[in-house]
Amino acid sequence: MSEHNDKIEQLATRHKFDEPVFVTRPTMPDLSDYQKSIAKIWENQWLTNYGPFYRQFQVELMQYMQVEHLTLFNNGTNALMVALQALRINSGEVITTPFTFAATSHVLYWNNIKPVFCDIEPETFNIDPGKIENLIGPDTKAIMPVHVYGNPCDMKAIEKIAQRHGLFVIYDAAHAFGVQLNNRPLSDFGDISAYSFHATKLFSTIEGGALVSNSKSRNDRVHSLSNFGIANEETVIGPGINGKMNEMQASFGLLELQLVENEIAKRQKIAIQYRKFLKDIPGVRTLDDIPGVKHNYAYFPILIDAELYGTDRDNLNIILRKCNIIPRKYFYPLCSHYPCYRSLASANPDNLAVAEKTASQVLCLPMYGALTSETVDIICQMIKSIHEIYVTF
Ligand code: T4K
Repeated sequence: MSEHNDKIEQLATRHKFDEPVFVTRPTMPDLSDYQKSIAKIWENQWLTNYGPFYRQFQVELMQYMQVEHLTLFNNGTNALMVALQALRINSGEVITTPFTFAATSHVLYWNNIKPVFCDIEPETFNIDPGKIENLIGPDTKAIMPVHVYGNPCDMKAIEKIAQRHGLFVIYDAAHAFGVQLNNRPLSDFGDISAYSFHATKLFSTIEGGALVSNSKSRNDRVHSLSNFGIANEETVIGPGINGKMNEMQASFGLLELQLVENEIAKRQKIAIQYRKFLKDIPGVRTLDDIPGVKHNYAYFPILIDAELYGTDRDNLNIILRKCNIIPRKYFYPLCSHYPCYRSLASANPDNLAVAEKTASQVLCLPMYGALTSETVDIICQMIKSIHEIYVTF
């Protein structure tokens, strides 16, 4: 045991990065370009409430995303909140995944809806359509899947179930910006898709998000609900919220849009480099690209099988951090483990076996365009060396 520790300490000292290598870094537009945008905002003194940058960003984003109806939000969580209100889902149950960020379950709770947790598929870590129907009851209103790490859910299967039972489908597409299936955006499926443009996302507006739907009337309702339900100066259509994206965010987004394809291309190279190196290390599993999908490489998750690798995910995480490499356990703990949800019948770990196992094994490695191939190489070497130390001693 102490031999392990000595070896690990030596390794950590040898390879410690001077600066932390975070799980992600935002893509930053050129500062002088952003200063020019800010100067315009100062000039016209229009700060929020659908100013010129909002409108231009909305148009350019719709072109990029190949969608016809889109409302911008100040963050992805408010977008999800409004998606539920737009569909008038404010009671009953919604079937969702526990393998996601807190926001997915919390927006249900805030809308007075009981989350019903469904297990995930072992290949994609997305909700398992084969396990949804068992969870449908008289109070079920909708299904809220997440395209986890940007990998598309089995949308055809989910659509069939929703149609059979008359349920809405709201996709949490927070990770899926720029992802396409057979050259079409994922938002072609479901009733509404919610995107996040948070600083930690592939594409950012500092904080921000968007709702995409395929219907003009639904988008009109979403738009009003994002502005307190105000339809015009004398009409309030419903209990809306302040979800509007401001001009600083929108102008940032316009500049980001020019960078996003290049960012995806850089990340793709990094994903290829990681996969090539890691595939030969016993106990380390990576995800492959899916045929027909244009991926965005938003995250780079690996799964650690402790028996084969020699030590477990938590120990690997600790050792990498000694070297100033800061991976993240997205998504551990499962939402079903949070104190506010764990007493729900659907939170029973016995029914969420794949999600439980995945959450105990997953580690998201650093992934962002500015990551150098040398850094990726060192991270991979570290993961290999740690395995070797544990299987040798
Ligand atoms: N649905 C899903 C499936 C989601 O994943 C999310 C958000 C949402 C809904 C809600 O969307 P938003 O309302 O957030 O738009 C982060 C993000 O805050 C969150 O947006 C994201 N998911 C989640 C997966 O990750 P944390 O708590 O892990 O972030 P934090 O602050 O620890 O940042 C991670 C790393 O990123 C840092 O170690 C360094 C780097 N970083 C972070 C920030 C904020 C930077 O380099 N610069 C920065 O400005 O939640």
